[in-house]
Amino acid sequence: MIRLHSLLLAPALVALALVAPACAGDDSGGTHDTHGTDTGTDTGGAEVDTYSDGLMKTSANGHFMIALTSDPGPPVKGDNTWTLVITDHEGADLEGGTVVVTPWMPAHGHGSTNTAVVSDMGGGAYEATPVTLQMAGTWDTTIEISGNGMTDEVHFVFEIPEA
Ligand SMILES: [Cu+2]
Repeated sequence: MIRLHSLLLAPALVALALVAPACAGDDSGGTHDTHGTDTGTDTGGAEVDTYSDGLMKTSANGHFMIALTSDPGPPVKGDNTWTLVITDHEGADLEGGTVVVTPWMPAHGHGSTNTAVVSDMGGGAYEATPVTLQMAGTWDTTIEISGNGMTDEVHFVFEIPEA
């Protein structure tokens, strides 16, 4: 009886082993179904933002206003460049701030395959590149901002279409 069981289970185990390496950074643009029925659209409770150039949000504790523009347009699967124009609660440009951009995919519990480098462009503008969203689905990107003696964060949540 045990032997019969092993024979029956063996093909199932092989199949599992083949599907197991899910969620490795797939930038190939090819078919990508290693998540099975998980479409990656779980937001982890966050509300999805509707992108437009200069999309404006207030940070969690109200210290900063952030206007986001993504190049080449609405955030795409793969590499994006984000320009963040940040003002403080009095409307002054945030000069010399520190900005950290961290993409996260809540449905799969993983981040980006790249680290976005943030450059201070002056006048309250910060350029983050590459903002790599390597899979289709929902991405919740945390932007931590420090400056003018304050620290705060804002989330931008986008639904990334299959290329
Ligand atoms: Cu994923």
